[in-house]
Amino acid sequence: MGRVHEYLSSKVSNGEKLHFTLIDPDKVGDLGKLEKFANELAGYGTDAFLIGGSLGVTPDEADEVAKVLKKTGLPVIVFPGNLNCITRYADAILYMVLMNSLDTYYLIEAQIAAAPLIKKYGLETLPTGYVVFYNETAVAHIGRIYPIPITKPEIILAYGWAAEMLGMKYIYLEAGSGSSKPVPPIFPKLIKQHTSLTVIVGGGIRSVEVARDIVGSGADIIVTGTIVEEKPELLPNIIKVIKK
Ligand code: 1GP
Repeated sequence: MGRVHEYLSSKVSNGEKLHFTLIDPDKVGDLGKLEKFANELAGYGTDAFLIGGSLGVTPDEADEVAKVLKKTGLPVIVFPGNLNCITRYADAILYMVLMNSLDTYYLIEAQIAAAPLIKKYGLETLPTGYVVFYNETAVAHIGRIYPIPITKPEIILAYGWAAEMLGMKYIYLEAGSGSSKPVPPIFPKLIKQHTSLTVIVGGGIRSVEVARDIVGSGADIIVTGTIVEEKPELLPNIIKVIKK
């Protein structure tokens, strides 16, 4: 595996908890402000930047945002809503299978279409099983999600084991950007207990208390996105509670 995987896995295997900041290039107005804010986030201790969005990201926007974020020295990882998010200026890409999609595009076609671009750009791939909860967000709609029953958390183990058997190293449990509720902590807890996957959790994490619950569940990496746009002043404390 490559440099970014080494960086992440050495931290995770040391028992560190990580925070990723998600930047949606479609929502970045001023690149100068982004640069200042990205440096502040690096100072607070965020571990990497994700770039992506479900809709409206132009390849130019993805390039420009990646170039700015790279200046922090932290890894910049594409978190692709689709092929338009793939930028050569990133370090790596979450090479994802949307495991609970009903659409063959998100199960295998997008990965095939992306592979030649990823080769050409020399991006490191982080093989990731992506599981989307609930039905209310853009990713759930666009990704044609078959919902995970919240009252049957043990079902997630079938996804975790399948991801492991397919050779994936990461699983991303996603409530969807802007979700009114996060993924229930029992889901990352079960995956952590019964697989060796690195567990990423994101969506709807907008308070210190929720971040604490998710990190307490055993999640390795917590992603926050919406809060960057809506209440950035909360980020230092959220990062602090994750990294404590
Ligand atoms: C979305 O998990 C990320 O893909 C972050 O979600 O925007 O709700 O923080 P939020």
